[in-house]
Amino acid sequence: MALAVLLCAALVTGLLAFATGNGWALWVVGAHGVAGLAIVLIIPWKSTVVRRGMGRSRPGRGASVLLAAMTFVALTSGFMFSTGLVLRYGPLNAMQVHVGSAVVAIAVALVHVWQRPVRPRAVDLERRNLLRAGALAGTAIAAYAGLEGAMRLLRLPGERRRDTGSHERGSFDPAAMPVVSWFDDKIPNVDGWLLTVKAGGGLRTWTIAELGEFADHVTATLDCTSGWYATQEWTGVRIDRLLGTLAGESILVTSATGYRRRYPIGDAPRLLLATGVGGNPLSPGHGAPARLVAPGRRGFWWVKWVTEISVEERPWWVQAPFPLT
Ligand SMILES: Nc1nc2c(c(=O)[nH]1)N[C@H]1C(S)=C(S)[C@@H](COP(=O)(O)O)O[C@H]1N2
Ligand SMILES: [Mo]
Repeated sequence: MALAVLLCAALVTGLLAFATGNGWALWVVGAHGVAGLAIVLIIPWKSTVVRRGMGRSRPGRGASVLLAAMTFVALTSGFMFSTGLVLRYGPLNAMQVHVGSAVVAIAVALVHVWQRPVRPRAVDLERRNLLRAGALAGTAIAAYAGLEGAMRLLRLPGERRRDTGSHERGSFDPAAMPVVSWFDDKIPNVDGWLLTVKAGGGLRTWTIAELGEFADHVTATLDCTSGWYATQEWTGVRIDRLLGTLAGESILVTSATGYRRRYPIGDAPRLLLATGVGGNPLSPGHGAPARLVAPGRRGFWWVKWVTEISVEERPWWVQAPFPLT
């Protein structure tokens, strides 16, 4: 029962960690780490149950073994990522292995709980068990703090990770910054590129040269959920200048590839449509001729190869929490 609760806690905090750019990141990511360590701490108790179960042959053993294996992979890849000890596994990065194994583990856990049901009982909430849960949480928090301290003592790369858990890659050196897609977007052909802006019932198009007349700039950190971040000096034009009117609920920003995200209208002054980075024009991989810079938001909000910006009546939260393509 405790494992089921902890698995849910790990899932929820993991999803939240992907959605959080700043502010709460330290607490959300910390809670995720504590949930993982609590799972490790109850392995001795679970292994007694496992040993008993393995003696009998029952259906569902395959699922049990797969669940154990995937949990092991998710825990170790998470630990290796946090400490910065292993950030790649052949063609995959640490976060792909971590999230991939966790998704399989969650799916198999549902099968496992269905095959080996444990009914919640009133005694689960008795004083003794609540004290045990508290002791487990306290020990896991202490273990997390201990690991942070050990990372500092041993000078592991993890000591320098950001609140989101991301490791630094290529700050103030755009050429060294990774080129990343959320899923499978490829660099599109942007010959004859024009930006279409729809706001207040009007429509206007902008050429690259016209956008180049603006000189807004911001120093902002791109923090990709795949586990790296880079701070750069971005130049371009503030979205509120392009829109003119802010009469509407949300701003929809669309890429030449069809990739799109929707933002609250109040974000307009903070959103920059960047045409340059580090004093140079954007490279094709980083979104040329224009890409969004969304300070404080995770990388998947930083739409590249932007072709259209429109103000709409639909609230910003009417969209999937994470891009679907
Ligand atoms: N059109 C488009 N924009 C996109 C993406 C994408 O797949 N398609 N990926 C996003 C993600 S997940 C990240 S982390 C950043 C990466 O930007 P970079 O390649 O300049 O480092 O772009 C974002 N913008
Ligand atoms: Mo990303």
